[in-house]
Amino acid sequence: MPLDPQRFLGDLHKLRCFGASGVGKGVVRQAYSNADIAARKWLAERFKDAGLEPYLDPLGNLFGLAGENSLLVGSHSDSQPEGGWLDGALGVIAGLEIARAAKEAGGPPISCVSFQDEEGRFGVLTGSDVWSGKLALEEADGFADDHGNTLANMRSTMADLASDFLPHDRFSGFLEMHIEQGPYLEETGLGIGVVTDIVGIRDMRISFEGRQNHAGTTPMHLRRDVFQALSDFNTALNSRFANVVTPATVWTIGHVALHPNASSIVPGRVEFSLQWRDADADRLARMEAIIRETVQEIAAGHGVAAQLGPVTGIEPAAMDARFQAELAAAAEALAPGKWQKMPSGALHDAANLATVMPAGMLFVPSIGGISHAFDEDTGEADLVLGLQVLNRAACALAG
Ligand code: HGY
Ligand code: MN
Ligand code: MN
Repeated sequence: MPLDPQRFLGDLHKLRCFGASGVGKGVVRQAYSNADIAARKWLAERFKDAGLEPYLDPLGNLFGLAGENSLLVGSHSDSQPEGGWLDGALGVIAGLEIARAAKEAGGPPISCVSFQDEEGRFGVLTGSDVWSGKLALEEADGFADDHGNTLANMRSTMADLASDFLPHDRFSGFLEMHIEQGPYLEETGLGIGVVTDIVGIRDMRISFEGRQNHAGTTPMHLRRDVFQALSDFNTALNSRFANVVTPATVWTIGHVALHPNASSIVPGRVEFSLQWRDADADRLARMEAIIRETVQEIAAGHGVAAQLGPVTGIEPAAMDARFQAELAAAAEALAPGKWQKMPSGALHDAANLATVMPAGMLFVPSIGGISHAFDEDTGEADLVLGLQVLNRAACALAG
């Protein structure tokens, strides 16, 4: 189908204006924020202009529907608290351009989608997790963000939410184009990555409760200092993981709330996030057991109380063999010798979609491998090549 690369790039640059951070091309467009809701309103208009029926489901996932049974192409348009202009947005606008071109050419029906809260302000890949049926809406509604806002309250600020979720069998499969968010394509000089599988993830919150006290008059041996407990926990975890992990395993303490966070007060409470990822579900389980054991041991040693929150997560997901083959054939046709098959270390909605329909993913390079940062970027030639490869595979799969 005749794509219009300039229209595609124009829509991409227009989308980044919603929540523009003012630093480079960065965006601040978290799920259900004013910027996110305004961006979805604009996307719904663009879907309508393209002859696609906009459908906003109860969670805020926005679909652009073409006919009763179609291939679904998309990603997410919400961002991290400090996000790049392409993370998710690239896949949504590529889906729009391909669905629009298919409509214009009278080609096979192709629908597009922007899933909600992929970036996990509330859960983990929340919008596609609920839509794929793995997470109940009632449970998701109870999730809260770092400021105590519940998903239910934030969802209620969106107008025109439909009362029903779309049935999965409206779609024959799902394709997602995404920036790699890592260094490998750029390092190897390749333009296209065909994703073989997406790692699994576990995510939890842990808190330590010690004794807030005076930083000058409290002798070290009498302190129940939760920062010391957290610091020792982190050191112990790194050494105990050494026997379980591989070079591809990752774990992160990304959020730390130290209370009362004052320089002359021994901190009495800390809440922190702990997230770990690997392609092997057994290894994720073994890491969880080490975490639970180490938390209790460190807490006892520091005389602090530990509290472990629920563990949320997504299982490792293999991409559909036929979808991989069509993406590889399209890459070889349009970028011969300039592509590779590769796993995804980042999570994507395709991991949830793969549990209910055939799913495939395509990567384009990230400059410097940077993502989840305002300076995330990809060259426009790489963006357009990715669009053309995705379109070729979409036409083969939709036809
Ligand atoms: O964290 C992730 O992998 C995704 O970008 N939300
Ligand atoms: Mn993403
Ligand atoms: Mn992301």
